[in-house]
Amino acid sequence: MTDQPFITTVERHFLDRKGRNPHATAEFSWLLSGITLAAKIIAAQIHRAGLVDIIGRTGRTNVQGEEVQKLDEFANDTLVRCLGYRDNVGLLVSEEEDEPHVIKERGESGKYIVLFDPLDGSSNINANVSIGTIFSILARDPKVDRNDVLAHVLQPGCKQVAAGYVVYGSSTVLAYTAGAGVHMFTLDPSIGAFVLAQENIRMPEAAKIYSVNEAYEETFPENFRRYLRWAKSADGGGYSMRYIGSLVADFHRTLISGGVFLYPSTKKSPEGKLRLLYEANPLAFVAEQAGGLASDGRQRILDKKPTAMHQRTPLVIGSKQEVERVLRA
Ligand code: P6P
Repeated sequence: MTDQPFITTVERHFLDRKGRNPHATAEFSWLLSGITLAAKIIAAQIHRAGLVDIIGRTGRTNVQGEEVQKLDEFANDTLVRCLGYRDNVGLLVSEEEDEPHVIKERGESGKYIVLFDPLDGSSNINANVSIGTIFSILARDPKVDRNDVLAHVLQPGCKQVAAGYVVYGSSTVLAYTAGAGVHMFTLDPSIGAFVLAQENIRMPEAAKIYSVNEAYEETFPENFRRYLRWAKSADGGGYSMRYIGSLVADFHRTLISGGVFLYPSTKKSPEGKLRLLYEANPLAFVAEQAGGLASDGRQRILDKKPTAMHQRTPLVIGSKQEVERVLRA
């Protein structure tokens, strides 16, 4: 019997890191299986969205003041249930919820914190545009008072144990990093498992693609406007603009094809629109592990010390040379 697995699932892939990553344990793999199970359940609902009463608005707004779509709520509930059942998860932070879920009965065993945007880009649901789940995993700091929930949650992105995203598109793809490269898995519906598709993905060093919502260009800070004027000029060398309006889809394209995604501060969102803890941090971890960069325009995203759970940040993320070009502007 060969010892080579005929398929490599996310959980198996991470367990194979045993000895090279202190978190590569069966218990962490059990946590990851909570994420992959939730992603499979969410994917099934999204792909039936036209058939069941799951499209449309709930009539409620979330802590961000955004209308909650039925699929948003379903995705959030699914993640809370699947992860709440893993006995090494002590805290859950969701874009959809004002406060963290503290899983009290966990005591010392609940050492991991999972932060997530359950369904990013959900405003695109009705248009059948790719949407996604973004997740970030931290470990409680044993030196910090267990009851000081925010102290455990408000850790800089460089402390992440693992991070990744699921993009629900023509296929359902999960990408993750635990600090040893970025690895991608495709959901095989015939066996109901995420199967390893590509290991150690490298983001192209450069690509003439920028991704931004140009409708807000007039209200971007001058350095971003200067960069965009250059990229669109004759001596900019023929950049293309690609913007889906769904962060996970725009980031996934950037990871695979290269380029730079920009969401600067605007008049409407003076701190930027995207959230630090469960959007910018996980994607910045993935980007850097693939050889890319992620900045808020002034500092490395992963170095930012969070001050609030739902705080926002400007984001410049993508190919090393492209991000550096924006920062030089
Ligand atoms: P805008 C979706 O609502 C989202 O949070 C991200 O997925 C996406 O990148 C961004 O907002 C799009 O924002 O202002 O361009 O519509």
